[in-house]
Amino acid sequence: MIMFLNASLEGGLRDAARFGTTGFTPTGFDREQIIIDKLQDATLGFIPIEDENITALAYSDFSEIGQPEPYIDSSPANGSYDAGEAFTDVNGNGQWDIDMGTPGLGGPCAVVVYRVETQWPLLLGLLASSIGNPVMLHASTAVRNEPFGTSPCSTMTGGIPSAGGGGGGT
Ligand SMILES: [Ca+2]
Ligand SMILES: [Ca+2]
Repeated sequence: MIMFLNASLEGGLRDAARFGTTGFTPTGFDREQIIIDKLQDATLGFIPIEDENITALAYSDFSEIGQPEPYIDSSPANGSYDAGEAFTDVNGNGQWDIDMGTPGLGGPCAVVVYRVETQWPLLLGLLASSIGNPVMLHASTAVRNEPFGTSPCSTMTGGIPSAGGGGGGT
């Protein structure tokens, strides 16, 4: 049962992510809600899925996934970011982040990582007594958005001129 739920969660997430890449939004709906609905459908309502169970982080390229925002490791260099060190605010939130992703479903051509993490509250007494704790279920997937804006993703090789103006090495 747990394996079934995990598989359906992953399948649902892939399906939802594919939907997200189109940027298509039926009138009167928002994309986030549609993604939640798709996950709920996929898991047959067995798993509580709410806004807070789902995160989406947008990047300009796959290579940026999970990477920290570039920073200058001032002397004494210690290999980690410290308050006051210069950094490139890739996601534009005014602070250095250990993950440069921008929360949200991303714009055209953005690479988006969807993650869902939720608990399966064990309503079935048998399982509950044999396992004990609520079962954590999670899945993640990464997709690139379609060019649903006006221009094609001509810079798919990674040369998207970012708003932050950062090659980062200077
Ligand atoms: Ca440092
Ligand atoms: Ca930031």
